[in-house]
Amino acid sequence: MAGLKRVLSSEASNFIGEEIKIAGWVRIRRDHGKLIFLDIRDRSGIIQVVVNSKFSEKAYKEALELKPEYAVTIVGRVNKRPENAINKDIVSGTVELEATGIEILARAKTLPFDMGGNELTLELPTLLDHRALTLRHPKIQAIFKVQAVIIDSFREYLKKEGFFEFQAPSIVPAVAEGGADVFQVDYFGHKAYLSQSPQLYKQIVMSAFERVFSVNKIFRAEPSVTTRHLAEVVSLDAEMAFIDSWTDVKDVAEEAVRFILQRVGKECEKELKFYNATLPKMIDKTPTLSLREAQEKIFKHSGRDVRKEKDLNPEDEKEICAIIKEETGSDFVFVYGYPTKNKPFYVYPNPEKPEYNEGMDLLCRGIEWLSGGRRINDYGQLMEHVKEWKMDPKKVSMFLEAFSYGVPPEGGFAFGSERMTMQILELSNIREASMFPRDMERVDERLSKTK
Ligand code: AMO
Repeated sequence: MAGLKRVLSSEASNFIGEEIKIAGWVRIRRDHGKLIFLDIRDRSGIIQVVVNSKFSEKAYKEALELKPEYAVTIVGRVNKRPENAINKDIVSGTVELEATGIEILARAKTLPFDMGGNELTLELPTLLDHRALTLRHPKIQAIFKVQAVIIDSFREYLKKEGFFEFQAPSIVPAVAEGGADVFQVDYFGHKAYLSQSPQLYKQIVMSAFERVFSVNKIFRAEPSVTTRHLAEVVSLDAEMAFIDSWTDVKDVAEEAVRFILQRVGKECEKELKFYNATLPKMIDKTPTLSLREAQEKIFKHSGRDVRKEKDLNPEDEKEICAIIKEETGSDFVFVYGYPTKNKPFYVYPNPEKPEYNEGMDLLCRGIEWLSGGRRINDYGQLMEHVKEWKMDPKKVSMFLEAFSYGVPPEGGFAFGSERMTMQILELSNIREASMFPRDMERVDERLSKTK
């Protein structure tokens, strides 16, 4: 076997009539008397292997030992499948491998559940408890393939638009977003925090590089268990200088989404099909409403009066998305103009109506995907907000230094990659869209309160 070079299952159809070697994991073994069929999974997909005792008694004996998830190499001849046996659902569906030799590289314990079906119908806690195993299932892999394309296309789009990628720190001296949902760290005897957002750092880096983005972990000590909140999130952040208005930021965010959806549509057809998912529809100009307009629409639609509320709650988000979908066909809606006092200190108040700000959210199919908007760039105004928000200027001195040396009008935004993945694949729980989700109840293992 050593002499042959490994061929991926996706490439097997280029070797019809030839002998090749494949390597992968046994997904399924099906015995039919003197014939054994194997589904072998490698990084490119699945290939069917036929082990025929008449063709190779040696391979047949070796195949009898195989169990799910054994790691193997198999040598055999590539045969074209007859027309009626072509399987369009797998990458190598026009061929099969007739085995002449099988080598076991690693054995596997008996699986705790069946992984051979197209579906993996496990309760979410079991699915996550056994992540090391369930990650091998093609339907679970599909989620992370989509997520990889989302993150990669975010990068590609921003680079194309002249944004510079940087890495933000995860250990920070101050809380950027406000609120209590922050993890405190004992930092050599000093108080520090896990970063809730690269917000202040992206603004500092923007003040030097003009257009910047980052793909960073952020940490939120969310004190509640919901289907849309994680304690650790992959945040896709961007920040840009020399804007004329907050709508410049909105336009970049919108085009980034359009680009991401296009690439996911092109590259993840199979993955979307797995979940019967249709890409969210983005129309030419995404509908944009002020918070008060959105609340007014909700009132007219269902009589629910949330017109004095400072924010949209999850029910409002669902309802406004449903209204906009009905009115325009769009699965997306921007909502802007939140009460200034209710948002972080750096958000820019509308000069005509300073009680409302120029911050925005992008909602998709009932859930917030993004927050962003224009920021305060004037040093004096920023200092006033630092005082009003009762922050310690010393803790944000590096941020303030940047703004004391000339920062033009600017803004930015951040997407949560898990929320995007969840909504694109129409998953019901965000934990499914995080490879190793952290929440109040889990850090890989379940944190039982009774322990
Ligand atoms: P915000 O706090 O709204 O804004 O976060 C931005 C986006 O990150 C995602 N997100 C989360 N996803 C899952 N679980 C969580 N606990 C969670 N928290 C946030 C959401 C959300 O829309 N600094 C600003 C961004 C900016 O203005 O540039 C910020 O952090 O998709």
